[in-house]
Amino acid sequence: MKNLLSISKEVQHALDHNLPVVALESTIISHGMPYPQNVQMAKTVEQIIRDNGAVPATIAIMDGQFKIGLEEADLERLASEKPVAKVSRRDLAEVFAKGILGATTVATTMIGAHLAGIKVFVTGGIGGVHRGVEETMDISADLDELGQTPVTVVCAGAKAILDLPRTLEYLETKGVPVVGYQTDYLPAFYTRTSEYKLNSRADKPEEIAAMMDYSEALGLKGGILVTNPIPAEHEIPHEKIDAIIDAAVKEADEKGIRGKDSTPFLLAKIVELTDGASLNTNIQLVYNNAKLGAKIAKAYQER
Ligand code: PSU
Ligand code: MN
Repeated sequence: MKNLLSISKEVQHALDHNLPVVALESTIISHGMPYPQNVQMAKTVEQIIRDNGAVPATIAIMDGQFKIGLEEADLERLASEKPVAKVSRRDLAEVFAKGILGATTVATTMIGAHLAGIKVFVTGGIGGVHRGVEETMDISADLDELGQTPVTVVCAGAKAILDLPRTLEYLETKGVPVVGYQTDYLPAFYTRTSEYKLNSRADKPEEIAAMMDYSEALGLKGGILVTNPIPAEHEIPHEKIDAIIDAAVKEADEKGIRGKDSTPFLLAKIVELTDGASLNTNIQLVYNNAKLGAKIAKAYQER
């Protein structure tokens, strides 16, 4: 097991001393945002986690290992090198075997975090059930991972490039609690809320830490999905974003963009159609999630 993981000194020290650690993914850097905003975001989010009392552990795959806790030069490579493999569960063994540079999705960041003993992971948005699933059967491996790997994932809900009600149904089937942080409704990424009511709500990080504890004690094995609404001052209203998302989904469909290329295509298209406004929103919600994730990690360690 040792040689599958390359854990930075700082992260190892934190793990050895039961200090709060927060995992971060790398596909959001390599495939989720354009350069150079992506590397700036990656550095800033680490700083926010430090400022809130936890140690950041950005995860990627390098030289046939999960690298847990990256150097600035690693972040720069992930942000600018082409190609970087987008690594979901099915790609993992191959990318390790070939020793190529890989960016971890939510699914594989959870796997790496769990192997390293990290309990909390912060991202922007998760993958989900795609619109048009009746035709394509496109369901992100992120959802099954949440059903089987015990890591708490903090996100801003799911964006409307996905089929939100079906994503919630799928998570229910997999036994994944979807917790609204200070909200009763599923946040919709760019917007603070959607019409979809959640079954679970938490108003304090301590409540989520308690759920983590009991999930573990009960041997439930799966993760917990915390959905945290974007701050009001940064949201893009439904009236504005919905038509843009529809246009992006339509174009992807017409161009026959499928499989692992679908999410990166849609994200880039939405940035283009909003003249960059969606990028700023995306970055701000990651920062907001980082604050909450650090607090949850602290509350968990303090129990
Ligand atoms: N949603 C975002 N930004 C992202 C992703 C999703 O708003 O960067 C990335 C995450 O890494 C997520 C992945 O795990 O896309 C899902 O891809 P797929 O749908 O191919 O499973
Ligand atoms: Mn997919």
